[in-house]
Amino acid sequence: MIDKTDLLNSKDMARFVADGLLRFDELVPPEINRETCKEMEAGIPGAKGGTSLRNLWQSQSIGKVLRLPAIQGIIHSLVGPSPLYDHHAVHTVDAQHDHGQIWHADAIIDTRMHFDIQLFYFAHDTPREMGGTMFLPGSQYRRISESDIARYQNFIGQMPVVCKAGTVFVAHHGIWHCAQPNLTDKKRYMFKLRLNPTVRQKRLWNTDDIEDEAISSVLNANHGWYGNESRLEVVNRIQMWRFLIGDDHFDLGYWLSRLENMPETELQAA
Ligand SMILES: O=C(O)CCC(=O)C(=O)O
Ligand SMILES: [Fe+2]
Repeated sequence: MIDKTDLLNSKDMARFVADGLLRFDELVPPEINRETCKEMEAGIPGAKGGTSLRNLWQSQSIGKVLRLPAIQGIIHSLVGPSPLYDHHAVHTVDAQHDHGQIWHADAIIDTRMHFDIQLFYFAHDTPREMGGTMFLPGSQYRRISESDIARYQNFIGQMPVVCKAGTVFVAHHGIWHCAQPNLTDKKRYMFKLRLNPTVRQKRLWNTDDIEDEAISSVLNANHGWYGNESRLEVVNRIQMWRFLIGDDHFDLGYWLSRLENMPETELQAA
């Protein structure tokens, strides 16, 4: 049974809805990081896509990472208590590799409201010059297919991963991202895991702060790169928040209610 204190709260969830991404610095203890670095060098076996995550990696260090109460809480809050393993990869950038990856999302166009998550785990220190992943916060609702966006170079608000060992990011499957060049003499490792929900993603987190006024301002975040189209993004977030909290009337101001005003469907008075 998961401890409520390990779950995300409503403000974290609102941030995930706005940014498509959450960051947890130095969450994994150093000893497990060291063990997992060795494991990543040797290669980590996978399982068949669509099987339960629960019994995977029982004897591996990466299993210890995933069984940390804080990681269990993150997973539970976003995709529920019994997610499916989709796939994983140990992503590397070779030493002195001076090319960045093209901007992409890891899926074909995927317009489902329910979402998969991807954990990005950095088991060793990753300074800027070592080529962490670059993310574009707020991009997850622009549903693209893989490398449709490859022609772009830089965006206002892009966020390069610069972190200490043990840092974990969790992202919506639609997030735009790319690996960065590695200008150091050491190979860069990053463990990525995609998980699918098996339950309706509704109020799976600690909802004690669900009425907190800060939630609206978190959902209203403006990442800058979409200019005046921020209104579209606010509507996307309202829809996602409604889905997550199970309330079809939630709105920020009058944005979505205005579009739902359908006077033409009312009978005219005689
Ligand atoms: O290595 C990275 O930072 C990202 C890799 C990645 O996202 C991919 O290959 O799909
Ligand atoms: Fe990717």
